Amino acid sequence: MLQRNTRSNNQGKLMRVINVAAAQMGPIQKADSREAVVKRMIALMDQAKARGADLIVYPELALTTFFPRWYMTDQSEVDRWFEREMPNAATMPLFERAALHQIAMNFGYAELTPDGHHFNTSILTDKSARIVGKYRKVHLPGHAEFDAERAFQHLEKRYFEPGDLGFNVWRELDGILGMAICNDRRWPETYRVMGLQGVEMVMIGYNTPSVNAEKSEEGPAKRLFHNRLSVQAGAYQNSTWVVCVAKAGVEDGHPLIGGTLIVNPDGEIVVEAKTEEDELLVHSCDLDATAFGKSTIFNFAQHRRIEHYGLITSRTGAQPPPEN
Ligand code: ING
Repeated sequence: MLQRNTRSNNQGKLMRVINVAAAQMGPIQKADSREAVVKRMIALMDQAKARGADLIVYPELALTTFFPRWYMTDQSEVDRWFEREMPNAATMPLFERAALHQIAMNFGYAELTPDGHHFNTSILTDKSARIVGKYRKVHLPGHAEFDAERAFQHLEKRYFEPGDLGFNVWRELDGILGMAICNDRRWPETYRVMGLQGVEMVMIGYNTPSVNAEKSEEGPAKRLFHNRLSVQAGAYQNSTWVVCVAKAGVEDGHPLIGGTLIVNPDGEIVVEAKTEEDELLVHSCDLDATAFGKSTIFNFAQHRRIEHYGLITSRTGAQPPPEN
């Protein structure tokens, strides 16, 4: 049995440990119901409870297939993939189980707001299944119109608006927790904005196609390399834990990589998934392990020179110097 959330070490000092369950999910087919998916999520949560988890992290768009791969023109067909409220009838059993188990959770879903906005969203609940944090995906990859050049479509820019909440952190489970979603993990700005708020654990869900739609020779091995590279860099450069969880496997003929992993504040992978199915990884994350990096090599207050960083927020696209 893993230690509870906080424990005292041999000097009697309270240590802050979050027992995290990374709940990788296998494929969700277009025809799979929300109810069937929630049953799988609850089974993973029961496993997490049995292994002493305080927090369970699920993938991006955890309730449905990765529908942005499908070109749709009828908005009512698109909206069928979205949740109008959370929790709702389909997800209430998951919230009830979380409250019973006293497990905090993070999962992603497609959010349709009462005033008609569409976001790729992720939420954090406390151990009583109360929603304490919400994040809306900022970096939307892909395109908005049908692209015949691509082996398959990736229409996140068609179906979602860019997130409007920014990158925030929340004090929860005795730590400072942040959220991001999928493509966000490839952008250093994502981690740094949370790093500048003292983040100690970033929770990220992803659905990543196994092959590059525009470069067929870029297959799963390269995709998994980029997954590790992005997350290890983000963790190390901000001295934070990163829990990164895949929806994996073949969805209606379209393969997604697995590679769910937990990375420590030194940038080391401490656990990594082996399958492309529902798979639970559990690790005791000592939040105090973030302190050394934050107080030495990545002591931002001591070492950063923001007077030289202006282009990062004043310039969107690259502008090379004029030809000689
Ligand atoms: N998926 C992919 C991701 O960022 C992608 C899209 C893959 C973009 C590889 C660029 C390179 O992992 C989502 N859902 O963002």
